[in-house]
Amino acid sequence: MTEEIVIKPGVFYYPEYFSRAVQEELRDEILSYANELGWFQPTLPRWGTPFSVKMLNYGPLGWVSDKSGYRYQPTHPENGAHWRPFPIHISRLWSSLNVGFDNPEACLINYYQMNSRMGLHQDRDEEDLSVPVISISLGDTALFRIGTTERKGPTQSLKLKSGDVLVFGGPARLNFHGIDRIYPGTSTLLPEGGRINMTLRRVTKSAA
Ligand code: MD6
Ligand code: FE
Repeated sequence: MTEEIVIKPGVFYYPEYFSRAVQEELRDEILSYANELGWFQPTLPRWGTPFSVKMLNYGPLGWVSDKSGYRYQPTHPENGAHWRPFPIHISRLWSSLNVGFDNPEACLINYYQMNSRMGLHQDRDEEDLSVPVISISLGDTALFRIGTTERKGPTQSLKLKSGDVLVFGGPARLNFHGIDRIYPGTSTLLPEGGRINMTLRRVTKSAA
């Protein structure tokens, strides 16, 4: 069992949860997937400004964002292909961590290049906000910032490294968070550098 660090109530950090061998399997799966389907370019609702990250999803539902808004849907927004099922290490993670709710339905994959970032946001497009979101980091180290439920509340920062897992739920489920920067060259996992983050989510109500 890996070490568990409580960052704040509801936020649990598992440094280097995945071995290098498992990280490589996940990397190979994601890169072959991206090669087959292509990353999609999310844009901000209304304005259509592109995000600096590119995205894909695993599972029956995937998170997408375009001019008409944020939503979950079963298909790739640019080519209509159905999302691939969860890789085995991803479905196992949910049961191994004893999340205690019904199985996840979506796994959003964010791909960051050297200069990509993710502004402070809340994850609130899921019906059941009592279920935590689980995050997995691969590749270059990132500076993750967590605040409170107020956009201007105090924040704390955490460096997320390749193989790290973060459980984000409980009283922190609606806390603002984002990625301030990527540290280029800090990992050899991705052949072209950059970072991949996966977030596993329950989208519809959980019975349990
Ligand atoms: C990232 N993560 O690590 C962005 N959301 O690239 C998130 O936005 C996130 O790590 C909800 C729960 C955990 C997260
Ligand atoms: Fe988020």
